[in-house]
Amino acid sequence: MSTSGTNGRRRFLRQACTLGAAGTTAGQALNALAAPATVTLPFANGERELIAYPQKRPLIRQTARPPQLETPFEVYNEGLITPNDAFFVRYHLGNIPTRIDPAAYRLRVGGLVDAPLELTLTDLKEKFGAPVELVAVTQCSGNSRGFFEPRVGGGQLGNGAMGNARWLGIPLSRVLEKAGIGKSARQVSFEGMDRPVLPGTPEFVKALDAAHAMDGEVMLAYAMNGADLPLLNGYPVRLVVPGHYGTYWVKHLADITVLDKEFDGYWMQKAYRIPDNDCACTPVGKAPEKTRPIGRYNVRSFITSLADGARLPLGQAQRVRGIAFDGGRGIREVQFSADGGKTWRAAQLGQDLGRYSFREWQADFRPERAGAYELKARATNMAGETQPLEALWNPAGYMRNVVETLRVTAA
Ligand SMILES: Nc1nc2c(c(=O)[nH]1)N[C@H]1C(S)=C(S)[C@@H](COP(=O)(O)O)O[C@H]1N2
Ligand SMILES: [Mo]
Repeated sequence: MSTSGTNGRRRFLRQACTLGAAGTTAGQALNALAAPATVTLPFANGERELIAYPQKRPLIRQTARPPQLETPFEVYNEGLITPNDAFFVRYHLGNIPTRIDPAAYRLRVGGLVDAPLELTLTDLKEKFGAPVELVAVTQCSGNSRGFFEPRVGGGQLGNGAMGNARWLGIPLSRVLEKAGIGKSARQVSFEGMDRPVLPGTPEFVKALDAAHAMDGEVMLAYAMNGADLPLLNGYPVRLVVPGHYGTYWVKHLADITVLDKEFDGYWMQKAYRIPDNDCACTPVGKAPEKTRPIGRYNVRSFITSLADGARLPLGQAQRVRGIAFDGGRGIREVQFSADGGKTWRAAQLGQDLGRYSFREWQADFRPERAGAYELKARATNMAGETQPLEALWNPAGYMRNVVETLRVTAA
């Protein structure tokens, strides 16, 4: 892991990635380092502490055990890549690794394979060919859940449970090929090193269809934005599943198992399922009749250069900036409206870092009259899919992608 400490500390950190100093208990190590400031997310009971965890700048704390941290929204205006120290953190189970020795790390590959493997970190970096690099968004299924109306249960997140990083690693397919994935493989399951606190809580195990696991895009990533993965983002190796919700991006990956049937674990069969229809939505208050596992991101866009409630100088030209992304078709167009959606015009798209990345957009806006303005952005992907003007609803609070509205005043 990268650090700017003394030589001695650097040497120590080369040997182990740890939350807090060696020798502290997990509980102590998990204590936050800085005195809390607070932010208020724009919905009821939105007050949160801003806390700096190891390797992280102060982030919005959703829960303490396990740490769940949201990225303050201003970060998305710093650039297209989300810095490692600002990248959000999501966990399910209370028992997360607080110290990982890279020399002792092993990735096991088993199940329906010709030859089970037990790989070291060095094996992964050196025995599977040239590494591949991909810029891709990770977004939690429940990103923006706090805005659901009526409210739904689960983490009450603002819009900061997403991030865009440059991932480095090797294609999962190379490892599965080396192990000799069986012809009758149906799914492949993935488990990390975190564990439940209570017996009876299901371990966090996720699965992909075998064809998806073998598509050459799904990656075993050991670096993020040119550095080791931060511990809280899955050090030393995590799964990268481009275009797919974060739930599949298993951190601290330890076990890969090839299965000849559909994986039947809790986190696939009960959790992270969406209504099995085109909008992944239900009428408000209704449970879906049929569900399927959550899959690719829908289309989203945000204004990042202005905050809701901003006051703008009358008559002065503004360059409004924002981001857009989707599940991997790529962004074709972003439209901008300064009149609450009555009229739209094309925004200018910025640098293309690939179809799984945030795409920057910009639009000129000059408020010619004093008073209130409703600013909106609406993205369309290469498949013609776009964002709804009215929010869709589902009982788990997943996949929110309504056209966002920012209210600003010119004076
Ligand atoms: N081992 C492990 N991996 C995990 C999880 C987890 O609880 N344990 N949560 C998943 C979920 S739901 C999300 S949204 C992403 C978040 O990745 P991040 O914490 O690096 O932002 O991690 C995924 N990988
Ligand atoms: Mo998630």
